[in-house]
Amino acid sequence: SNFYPFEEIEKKWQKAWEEKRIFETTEDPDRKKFYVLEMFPYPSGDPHMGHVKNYVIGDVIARYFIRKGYNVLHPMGFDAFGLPAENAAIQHGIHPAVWTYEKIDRMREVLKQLGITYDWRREVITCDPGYYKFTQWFFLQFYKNGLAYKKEGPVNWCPSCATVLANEQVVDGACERCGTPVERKLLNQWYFRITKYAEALLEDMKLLGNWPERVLTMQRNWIGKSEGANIDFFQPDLGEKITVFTTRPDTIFGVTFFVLAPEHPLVERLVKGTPKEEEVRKFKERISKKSEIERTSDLSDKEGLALEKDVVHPITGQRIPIWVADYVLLEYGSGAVMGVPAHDERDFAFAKKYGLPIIPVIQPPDGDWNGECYSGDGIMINSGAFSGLLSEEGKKKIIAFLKEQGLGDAAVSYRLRDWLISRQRYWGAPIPIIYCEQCGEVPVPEKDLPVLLPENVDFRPTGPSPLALCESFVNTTCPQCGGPARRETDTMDTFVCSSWYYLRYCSPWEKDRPFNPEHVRYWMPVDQYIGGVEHAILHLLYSRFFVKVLNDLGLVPFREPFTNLFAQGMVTKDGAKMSKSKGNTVSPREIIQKYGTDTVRLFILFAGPPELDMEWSDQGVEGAFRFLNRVWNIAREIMYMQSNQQVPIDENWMRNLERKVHQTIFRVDRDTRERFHFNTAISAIMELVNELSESLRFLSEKGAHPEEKKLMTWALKQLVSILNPFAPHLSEEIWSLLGEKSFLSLAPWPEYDAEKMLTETVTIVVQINGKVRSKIEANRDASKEAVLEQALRDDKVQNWLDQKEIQKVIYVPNKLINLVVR
Ligand code: ANZ
Ligand code: ZN
Repeated sequence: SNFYPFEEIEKKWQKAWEEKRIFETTEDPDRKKFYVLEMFPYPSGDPHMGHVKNYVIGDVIARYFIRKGYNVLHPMGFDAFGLPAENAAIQHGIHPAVWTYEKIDRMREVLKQLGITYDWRREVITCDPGYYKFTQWFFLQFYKNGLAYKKEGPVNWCPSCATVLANEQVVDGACERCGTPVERKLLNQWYFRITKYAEALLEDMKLLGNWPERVLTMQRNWIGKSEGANIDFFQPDLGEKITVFTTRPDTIFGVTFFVLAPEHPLVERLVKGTPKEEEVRKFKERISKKSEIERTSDLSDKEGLALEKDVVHPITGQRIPIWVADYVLLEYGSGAVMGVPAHDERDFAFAKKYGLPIIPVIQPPDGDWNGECYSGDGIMINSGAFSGLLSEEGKKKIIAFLKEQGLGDAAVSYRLRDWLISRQRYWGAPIPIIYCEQCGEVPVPEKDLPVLLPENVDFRPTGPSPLALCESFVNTTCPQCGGPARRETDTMDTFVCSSWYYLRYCSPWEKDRPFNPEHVRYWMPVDQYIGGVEHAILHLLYSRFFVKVLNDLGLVPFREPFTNLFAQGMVTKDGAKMSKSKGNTVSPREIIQKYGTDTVRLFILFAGPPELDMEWSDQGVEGAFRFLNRVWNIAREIMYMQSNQQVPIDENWMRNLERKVHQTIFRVDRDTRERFHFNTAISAIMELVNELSESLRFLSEKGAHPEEKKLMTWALKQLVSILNPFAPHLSEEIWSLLGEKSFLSLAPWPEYDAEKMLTETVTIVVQINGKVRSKIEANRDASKEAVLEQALRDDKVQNWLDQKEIQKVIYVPNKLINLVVR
């Protein structure tokens, strides 16, 4: 056939790059570094098109920066712990380690076929003991600094995965992985104290470079900072005050009831020995099964129970009845709420249901209270001495007043909770803690790391971790007293493993420390991180948290891991996300076999701006393939072109082609570097290919002078040079066929000459009433209107015209414009 021999070409160059180790990088303080990183994959076998899109985007950036002279770090690895391996093990009786490493091998094979500039020596695999040893080491550093702790509390439990989940892994009340509705359970679990960093995670956003606004917004919402006040309500029976958190102290005169979270510790004390005790116990039991979403959603029905006890209003001294209700959560604010039904939707629904009074205390600025809940700001009414104030000022005045009385103060609340990191599953890094009868909770000494996963374990999920059933693992001796002790049997959330892998790439060879600080100082932070927007909260927030902790512990000299973040869109087919479950996947392996890697790369990059979703289309792939064949054929025609000294040179054509080349370099450079709009960069290259094709036709009719052939060859060379980041193999091949001895992948990126980009200009004489008054430079063959407009902008012409009216314009193209004025 007459298709270009892509298979041969791609194999040849991949081998050459590998043999000459051209993408292996080392620290070099004399060169500017650039760290480009794509989120590493979970090894599920063959990569899918979404992966390919991710890595190809990263590769274009890496290749561009390499050729711009940067010392580029571009590594790859595998996020290899996790449930799928364990589930496969249960189903097929294969050990998770065997399953995982098989998948990694398959995945690596395809990644290598993509011709990406990875330095494979730096590969990191998180389930390798040489890696998770340090995941455990970090756990110990967190532990020693009070940032890892164990507590009993309500947790999200996925009955299908038989493990707890972090809040971040619960999506609309269901397990992020399997979609099973999440249950609430009271369990003793390990947490990382991310709440200590809530403010820093918000504040340090200003240190970030270019991050998508939507990702920052999602993080801000997740952290959920609210400013308001803590206000104390006195409870006479207990003789104690109960604190509420409110964002609306300006509504305090509208409080008609008071709500405690059912789990609030004071509830039991309030009803002890009263007829309510049993009712409350049953109520709590029923509520404990509801998820947080169910409890707090504006739409769901609210359930409550009156305790037949009161609190005293801190300003009016009125008695206010105490309730418990499902919509108040123990973990937020102080676990207690002042009910203001006129101005809070949930309080309103609750008051309606239970017939509680509704008193308006905020009048909408544009009218009267209409009997419905009004939750906006407005003018305070029915509020004693505070009536007439606007909400904004009222809030401040109420806080000041309460503070003076010792009844409250300004306060901030965050929605963010501590990160639950323990999992009751096998395939993860064991938490390095030992429980001793004598000494209690004892951290495993650093010298004893890693705490290795035992190999012979029954993986079937039963509730407790499978490790708990492995006696040889569980039974150990106490590192402090040498007495009998038991190991912690929970493993860590895999998001712990992925919170520091980007540091490991800097010096993956280190045996005794997680990284070499010098190397980390050289390479970090990551200059360009690329991944899916689905990681906006989990992975990105956790990694940011990790680096802040390490910075506070003096382990790294920076506060943020990823300076710039690019969130790519999905690959869809027939309008839906490609996924195995929808059966609409396209196998990268097959497409590569059929058309070659360069075609796959080009198609993905040309399909649209990479931040948007792209639709997979077979015609699109064919189109990319045809284009590369066209480049190949044109290249050969230019190389075999005949020339003849006798033929006259067409200067005009030469200037035009030269200009087009410089313009193309400019456009590709700008679109690649500034906006990652590879699709428009590729369009520019396609235009240049058209130009070369027309030139070939033109020269074959006219005959080519050797100078003209030389120019065509130069243009071709520039073309493949800028095509290289997108289609690295084909461009490398043509480059070498043009006689170049060194790798195009390492050649300096071509410079454009701005002067030569200019369209050709001519000098036009401007006359006013027949007298020469000025001269202007205009594009050759510009229209009369364009020249007139330019002439009128000229200072001298303006002076001469001086408000006079133009009667007539005479234009001699490319020579003269005469304005007749009166
Ligand atoms: C009285 C009030 C009047 C409120 C009003 C709102 C409007 P955000 O913005 O999400 O921070 N609240 C406080 N603690 C709670 C808890 N543990 N569980 C459920 N709700 C709780 O919401 C803060 C508001 O949520 C607080 O302000 C409180 O209701 C409620 F016109 O207090 B507000
Ligand atoms: Zn001990």
